[in-house]
Amino acid sequence: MEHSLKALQEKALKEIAGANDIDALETVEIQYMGRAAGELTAILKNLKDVPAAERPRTGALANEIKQDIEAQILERREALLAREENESVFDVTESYVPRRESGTLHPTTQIQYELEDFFAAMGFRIIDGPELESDFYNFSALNIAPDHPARDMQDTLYIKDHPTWLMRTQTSSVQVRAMREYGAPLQAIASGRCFRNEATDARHEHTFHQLEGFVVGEDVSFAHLKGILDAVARHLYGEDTQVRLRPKYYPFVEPGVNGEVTCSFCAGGGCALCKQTGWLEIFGAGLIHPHVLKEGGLDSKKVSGLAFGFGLTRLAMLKYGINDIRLFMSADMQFLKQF
Ligand code: FA5
Repeated sequence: MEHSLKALQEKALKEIAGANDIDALETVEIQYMGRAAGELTAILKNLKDVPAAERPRTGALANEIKQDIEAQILERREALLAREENESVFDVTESYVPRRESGTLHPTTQIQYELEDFFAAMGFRIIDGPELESDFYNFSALNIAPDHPARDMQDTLYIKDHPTWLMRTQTSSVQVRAMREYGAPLQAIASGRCFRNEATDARHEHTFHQLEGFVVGEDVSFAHLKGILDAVARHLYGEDTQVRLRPKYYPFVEPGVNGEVTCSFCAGGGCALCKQTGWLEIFGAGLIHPHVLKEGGLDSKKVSGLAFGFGLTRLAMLKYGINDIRLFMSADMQFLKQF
């Protein structure tokens, strides 16, 4: 381990010294220090696998090397910036090549597209719904009456002078819209932004993405729901991923569950992100309440339904190893360039 750390240090310092402009330097920085896939970051993350007796020494060396690389990057950046400032000579013979940097899809969009492909292959229709939603579709149609306490948990932005308009708090708002439009049988998913009045932290944002899915038809059961949720978790995080379902009350499903998967940061061992539980909550689900089917124009004696709502942003955190949800909307180029 020590040998490979020193080799990595030597290689990194050589590349830093050889970086001839700021872009090249940033590429080197991401290569070694990038949060998701940096070479040194990976070593630091794997320190826990080093035998306990060697860990303090190896840990100290790794940190020393990290500081050295950071200092060299800083020094090189300053030198390059100073050089750029001094290079005021304009070379008229140089041909003009416009700099076109192509962007990449945001990690949330990437995971959204991946899941849309996955569900489309299972025969789901991909639908959409408005972000500026009516109180009816976001709450009342979902069995959440105006004075229901569930509204407190999903406080949101209301629109001045339009008391029945709000920024949707959940993609479940598409359920009744879709049932009214397409009837049954129907299996569909809808993803998009949701808004809540949250005290933000590493797992909670005021604006985040969800992916809703539902199936209505004859004899739709909890077994179908479990099968779909297991398939999604395994598709995203590998065959060994476990899903844990625990009862949770949502007014629009009966029974309702909240779903967690093994935390990919600590492989279930417990860390700050999963609050030492080894599990990360990523969805709510259940069998659609008869009241909701009725609002959708369906007869609950003839059809039943299942529904689930994933936190898309949280799925992306687990998939790409991002430990703070606030990075997604931080517009931090160093973060975004990794995807
Ligand atoms: C709902 O929003 C339900 N509509 C889900 C549902 C759909 C239940 C269909 C039953 C049937 P909940 O508030 O638990 O439930 O949010 C669902 C997921 O969205 C959470 O598991 C989490 O992954 C994500 N989520 C919720 N709030 C936030 C937030 N503030 N920031 C980031 N992700 C969030």
